[in-house]
Order: sequence, then structure tokens, then C-alpha cells
Amino acid sequence: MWQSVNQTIKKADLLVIVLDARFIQETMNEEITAKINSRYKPYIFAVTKSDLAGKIDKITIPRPYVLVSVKERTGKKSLRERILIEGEKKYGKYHDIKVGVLGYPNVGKSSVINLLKGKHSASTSSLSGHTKREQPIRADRRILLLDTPGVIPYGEKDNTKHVVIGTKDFASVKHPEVALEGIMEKYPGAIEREFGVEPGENHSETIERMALKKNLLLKGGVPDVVRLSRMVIMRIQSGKLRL
Ligand SMILES: Nc1nc2c(ncn2[C@@H]2O[C@H](COP(=O)(O)OP(=O)(O)OP(=O)(O)O)[C@@H](O)[C@H]2O)c(=O)[nH]1
Ligand SMILES: [Mg+2]
Repeated sequence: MWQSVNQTIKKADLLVIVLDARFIQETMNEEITAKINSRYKPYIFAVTKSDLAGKIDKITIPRPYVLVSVKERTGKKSLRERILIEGEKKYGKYHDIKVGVLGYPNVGKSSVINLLKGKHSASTSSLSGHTKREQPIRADRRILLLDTPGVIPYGEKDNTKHVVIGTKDFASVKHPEVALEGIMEKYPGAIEREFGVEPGENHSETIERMALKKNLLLKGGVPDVVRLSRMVIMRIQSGKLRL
């Protein structure tokens, strides 16, 4: 993965770093910006999934940035203009610019490429790790886009964070009930409120109550906490449940 990212940073004239509007700080990757800086290449932040975010505190967004929603198809013109402006600053007007698109797994990189292209060219999925290698896609006469597989900072092992932001997608989380406990610890009250259950003695008891309330039962009436937890994680990742 990093090899592909390194190659793309080397080949590209400019980089678009994709951030999730709901989790701007969490989807920043200092290793990526350091690598880009060491090659003196310009970059822009595309803050995407803005349709899923509530009010965004603009002060916290690194610059230069463009707000995008691929779902609502907003920000396309601004992003294109910004690419050309930053490109021209560095390379002059008539350069055919190669743009590498980078970011965390599942953050929405291929979708941003499709938005710029105007039709579905890069393959996307709610499952993480979907893009395996970069493929150049021409957005228009002046912009060539390079998709990349998502990467996380070396050694980052924050499971709760990775589940919340979708780096680890709902289908591949190994122990969703453990992950959900971590989320409930980090975002107190959010899940309990959504399900309208009284908190139990501990998170695991609360999760049992939620499974019972949803009538998710195993043989013998045992609450199916695994299924319930995977469902909650899916709702968080798709933006249906806000933390
Ligand atoms: N609501 C909403 N969902 C989005 C938006 N952009 C992308 N998604 C969803 O986010 C998921 C991941 O999108 P991709 O474009 O495949 O993400 P990626 O960064 O290329 O993922 P990998 O290639 O797996 O690293 C998909 O389910 C998309 O439909 C957006 O602006 N709004
Ligand atoms: Mg992709």
C-alpha cells in the first residue's frame, strides 16, 4: 500500500488529500503530508462526506481545502478550480496536471475521483481496502487523476478509531461487540440514546439490553450481541447514526 502511495507522490504534480468531514482530525495523516512536503509538491485537502457532517468548525480544517459531498454532488467545481489554481501557482498555466488522490482506507477517495470525472470510473465500495492499485483516470483535458489504496500512519493501532471512521469496515470487524464497547466508552451516551435504553452496570450489559429491545436473539433467548453490534457499526459508518 505505502509503496503505491510513495510511487504516486513521486509521479504526481499535485496531491489531493481526502479527509472525512465528520472526522477531520482523525483522518489527517501527518506521514502523508511529510512525504509530500519532502518532495516539494503542492497539495489540497478535499473534505468529503460533508452531507453526513453536522456543523463543521472551519477553523479546524487544514488549508487549502474544499468541502465536497459526492452524494449530493457538491464541491466539484471548487475542487477542480482549486487544483488548477494550485497547479498554476507552481507549474504555470498550460501544464497537464497529474493529481494523486490520497487518504485513509474507505475515506472516499475513489468517490472524489468519480465526482471530478463526472461519471463512474473508479470503483468504490463501503468495504475498506477496495482500491488495490492506482489507475490513471482522465477527468478532463487538463487533469489526470491517480487513485491509490488507503493507508494509515505506520504503527497506528487505535481499533475504536478505525471502526468509527470506517477504516475497518462493519463486515470485517472481528469482534464487533468489543469494538462497540470501545465506541460507547469514547462517546458516552450516544448509542444508549439512539436505542432508548437505560445504561446497564457496564457496556456489555447495555449492549445486551439493546439486542433484546431489537429482538435479536440466539437459541434459548440469549441476546445476539454480535449481530446487534455489527448492525450499530454499520449504521455509524454509513452516517445513519451520529456520534
Ligand atoms: N454519504 C456519503 N457517502 C460517501 C461519500 N463519498 C463516499 N461515500 C461512501 O463511502 C464509502 C467509501 O467510498 P470509496 O470512494 O470507495 O472510498 P475509498 O477511499 O476509495 O476506499 P478504499 O479504496 O477502500 O480505500 C462508499 O460506501 C461510498 O458510497 C459522500 O460524499 N457522502
Ligand atoms: Mg478506493
